[in-house]
Amino acid sequence: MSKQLILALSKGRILDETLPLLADAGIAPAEDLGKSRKLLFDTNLPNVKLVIIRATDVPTYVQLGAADMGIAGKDVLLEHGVEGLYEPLDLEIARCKLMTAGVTGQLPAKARLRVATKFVNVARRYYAEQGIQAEVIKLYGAMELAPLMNLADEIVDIVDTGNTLRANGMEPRELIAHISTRLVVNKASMTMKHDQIKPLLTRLEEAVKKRQ
Ligand code: PRT
Ligand code: MG
Repeated sequence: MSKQLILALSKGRILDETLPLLADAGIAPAEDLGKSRKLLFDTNLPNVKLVIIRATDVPTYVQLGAADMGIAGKDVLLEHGVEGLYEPLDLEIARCKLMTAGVTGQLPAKARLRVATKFVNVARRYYAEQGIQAEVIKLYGAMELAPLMNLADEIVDIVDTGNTLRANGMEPRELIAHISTRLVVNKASMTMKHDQIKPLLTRLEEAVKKRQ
């Protein structure tokens, strides 16, 4: 009997772009995900199951081996760290940028910046590298509000079109990283289940290539 593989998918906007890519690679959930409250799904492949979880939980599941493979944004991986994970494939979906931003025209002139973000590790690393003293404040959402409410001088957030920033009187400033969605694999699974993982990886690689 072949070993079972669990693939952890990020729910939300990444999922919408992941499912067509999985379909191109010949992997399809056995039932309609939208119609179900379940979190664990069979697929058309007898040895592959899907779990659908919060994007920020995907690296944890894969790192600890609860899932063998996962699909997560590079932003989430940068913030979480990738110990115990391989990152063999850029799926080239859900592209965006991690950037600093602030109120338009209001460049911070202080020696010490207050920065609001949900990416606290990324932000601390970035400002330290720039030699800027920053007090980083963890927020869980609506980062764009923080500078307007004088909670912070800058934010670190995901930017795509920049419309969200502009709608809130803010401007993008420095680019921290280009972001796209990555496939990650638990290091032990890669060894122990190589015969199961390798063909899936190849099919996903081909599905990504076919789109370029
Ligand atoms: O909602 P929850 O807290 O569970 O998680 P989440 O909001 O992080 O999940 P979700 O579904 O929004 O997906 C987030 C993942 O999608 C990120 O980890 C990125 O890898 C990727 N991604 C790609 C984006 C965007 N594009 C994006 N535009 N994630 C978020 N945004 C948001 C951004 O936060 C900002 O509010 O869109 C807004 C900016 O878009 P523009 O076009 O106005 O600049
Ligand atoms: Mg969201």
